[in-house]
Amino acid sequence: MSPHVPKTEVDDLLHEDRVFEPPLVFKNNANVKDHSLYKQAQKNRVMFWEQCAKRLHWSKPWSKALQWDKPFAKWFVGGKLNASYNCLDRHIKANFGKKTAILWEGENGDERKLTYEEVYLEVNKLANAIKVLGINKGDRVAIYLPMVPEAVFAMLACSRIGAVHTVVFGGFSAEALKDRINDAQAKLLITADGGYRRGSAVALKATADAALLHTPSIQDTIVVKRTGAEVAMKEGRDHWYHDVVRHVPNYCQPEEMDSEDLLFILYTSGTTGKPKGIVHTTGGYLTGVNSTTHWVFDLKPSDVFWCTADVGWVTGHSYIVYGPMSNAATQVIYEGAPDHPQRDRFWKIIEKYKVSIFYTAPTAIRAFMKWGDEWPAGSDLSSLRLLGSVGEPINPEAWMWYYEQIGRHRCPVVDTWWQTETGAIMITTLPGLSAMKPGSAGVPLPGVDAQILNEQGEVIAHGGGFLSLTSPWPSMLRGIWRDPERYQQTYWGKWEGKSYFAGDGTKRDQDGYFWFLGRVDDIMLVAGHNISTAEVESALVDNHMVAEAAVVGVRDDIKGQAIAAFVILKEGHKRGQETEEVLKNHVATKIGAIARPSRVIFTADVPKTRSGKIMRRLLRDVAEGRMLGDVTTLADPAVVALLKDKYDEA
Ligand code: 6R9
Repeated sequence: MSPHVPKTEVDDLLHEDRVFEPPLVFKNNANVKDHSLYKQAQKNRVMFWEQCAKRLHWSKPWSKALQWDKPFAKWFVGGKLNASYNCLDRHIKANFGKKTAILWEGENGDERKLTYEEVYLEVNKLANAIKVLGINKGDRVAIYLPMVPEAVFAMLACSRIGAVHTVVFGGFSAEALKDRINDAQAKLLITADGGYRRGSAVALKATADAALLHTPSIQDTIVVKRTGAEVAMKEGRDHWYHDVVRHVPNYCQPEEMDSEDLLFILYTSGTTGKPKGIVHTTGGYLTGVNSTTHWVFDLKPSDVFWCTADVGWVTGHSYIVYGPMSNAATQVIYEGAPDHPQRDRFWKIIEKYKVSIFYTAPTAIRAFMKWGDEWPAGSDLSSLRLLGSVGEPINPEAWMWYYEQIGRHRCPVVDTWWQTETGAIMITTLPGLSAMKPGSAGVPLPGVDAQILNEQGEVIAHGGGFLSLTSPWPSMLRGIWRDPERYQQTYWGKWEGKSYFAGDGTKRDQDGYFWFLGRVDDIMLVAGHNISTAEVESALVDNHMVAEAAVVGVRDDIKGQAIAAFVILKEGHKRGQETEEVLKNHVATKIGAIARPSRVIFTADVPKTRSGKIMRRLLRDVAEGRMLGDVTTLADPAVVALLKDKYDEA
């Protein structure tokens, strides 16, 4: 199935000929001001990445930049380095020890401010404590924590001693945690008594305990005291964090790691099927996240960076921990929900800490839109100078709102396309260089080769098809944990091993800009026409009444598939038949009669993964009246039950 859509549809929807140039002041001071990086990369891509790798500290230089036994890549072969050294020690050696690393705010108002020196001490102690528990280089450590500084310490402590971390999002169920621990065969779990979310304490340890009934590989746990809630501590297995770090030395020699030694395993959100343990190694990954942080976020020593992602997904790994910290950034980390105690919490945080770079997800932006302009309007957002978006295609409507209401027309918006598998940002505009088009992610970064291919693997210059990354890049996944076959099949099977299959449908315009249309398994086939769910959603959200929409194709005897739209209305708009008709007509006008939804279901929420991706598989299950499949990756399982009632009612 090819994700192409009749020309007029896409053009009408995506190109409103809105192009924004970066503001002049931004241009003049940007880390990347001209096209020289693109030119260098074009001339010699591998040599270009070698230059980037030199931004890191290597204890031994590599002998070969790239060894490419397709589809298995090795970067900076023979080179030695340590990730935690690159994020901490070298900054202290360069006199940045007193620089603020982390400005942490708990949901309940708790505050912690940590300098690089302080983080360094914490990481060294924890690294020693983990060693005492018998964790060695190559062992896997599962991390199941709320958004507290200890999550960062834990990741860096692992990388300091060469242990492989696998972070599991703190909101995941016991079953999801158990599956991941067992797949990774983790020996140690680092968790907490709890964390705060929307005003209540989430009982993390109790959930972990349920998982640990079925995880024979786990020998010990370390438990952070966050909420002070009463928890069961199993003698001999469970240790308090504050106890284990008490009697260990203040310094832990960083393990000299091979460039290709494992840094982490991260299980992908898995909108379908069993989660995949994506494997990343040390040198290439760090090179990718270090350079992209510098280019895309234009990070300067004086910046206050805030990425709202959780460390439990790749954005937190790359753009909270390894990218910003390897660049000695000062950053905000916030524990809780954006609407607690009020819907202006994020804006109050930006005002309070003078955040200058803000990176969030379209799903959050659409929620802010729904809550109304008055919330950001009541805060001083003048410290902001750059905005970013990640996680899914951002519809032009939300892009404009972000640009106007949050950036107040002063801040470039970088819409960054990448994946857990790519490790670092691949496609975006550079904030001081490239024109922005609302709804388009932009162009491949220097050193990244991206093409649109058709079913046969032929390059499509302009028009729709499948996104493919056509040359290896340093931060690419090295495989799926203990499943090389699935790696080959999933990412390299589509075009007989020739090219990386990203799984995204996309279209390229005359200027070479990429417009993402969603996952290719999100393409509907309605009466023989390919229609992307993202387009219909974008058309719906384009209507002033709609806050968010999730669209799926459901079986239809006549059309093959019919379109069912789950719609969340903005506050103050009435559900009902009249609204339903207006919305159906709106889509028909925007895209064409073929895309007219056959059903509109009004709902308060839609099921999403933790990273904000709509779980269409579940919506299809609901819409087609099937038993619900695996819900372990769901952000809020209750949503599905609610939805089901609504659907049956409609
Ligand atoms: C970083 C992250 C990857 C999938 C990816 C694509 C979607 C992410 C996007 C985007 C359009 C963007 N995606 N960013 N689509 N524009 N700026 O999200 O990783 O959780 O692995 O998801 O997310 O579909 O293939 P991950």
